[in-house]
Amino acid sequence: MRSTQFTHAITRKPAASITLGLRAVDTGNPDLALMQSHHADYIATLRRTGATVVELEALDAFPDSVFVEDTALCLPEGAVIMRPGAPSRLGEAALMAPHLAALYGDLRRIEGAQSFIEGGDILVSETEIMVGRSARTNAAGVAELAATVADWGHKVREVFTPPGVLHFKTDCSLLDGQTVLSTERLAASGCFPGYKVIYTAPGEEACANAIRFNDLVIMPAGFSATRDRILAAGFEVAEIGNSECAKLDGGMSCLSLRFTPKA
Ligand code: CIR
Repeated sequence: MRSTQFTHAITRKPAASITLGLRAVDTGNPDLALMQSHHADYIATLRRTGATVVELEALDAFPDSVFVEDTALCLPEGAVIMRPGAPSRLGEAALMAPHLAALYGDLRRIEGAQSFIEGGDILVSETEIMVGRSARTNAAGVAELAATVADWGHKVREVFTPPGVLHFKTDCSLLDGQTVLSTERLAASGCFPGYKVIYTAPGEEACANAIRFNDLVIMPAGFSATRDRILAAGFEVAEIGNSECAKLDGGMSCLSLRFTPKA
């Protein structure tokens, strides 16, 4: 299944400048050593599924650059370089381009001066690409992405990220072709017609950002009620510490680009 099975992932080491990372609410600076240890567990877990995982060097000039997902959208046919809506993150996208160009024959770019879009707002299922408008992703960005991927046969559906939520995928994840994990507040907007929805347990909204990567659902540690719901639905779960990334509104999806390249 192309939306859950991948041969490759790209990650980037956290930079020492991570203490300058963006955050909606300041709950204290992340501890770099602990973040590095969680990051190593995350990479080892991706590798455990048999995937090739690229680890790019840290970029001190970009405090949020560990969150590589926001820089690109990787599809079976090719990749699209994003145009992040956070001004401090705009330059990260161009730095990802050569790494994807090395793996993909067809690399495209969002380049409209008015277009903003970040990978964290994009959920790819088997049948469609959902893109949430947010403080980082605007209508022009969604429209440009739709035009960019149309000849690859992809259908883009615009949805809306709830106010106060950073990205669409802050609040949801794809678990298999027909199933999403979602907070109740996001699913209440009616954005998942035809999908089976597993809700995060009350008070555990912060674990909605998980990933299905090959055989595993990889989720942040410490959310046992939601974990048990996912296990009960028949998924295999791996839990990774996320306390430090969470201080910067980051989760499991943000830390990698996941794909099967086509030369
Ligand atoms: C930011 O505000 O851009 C970072 N501190 C967190 C980015 C998280 N990325 C993601 O959800 N895809």
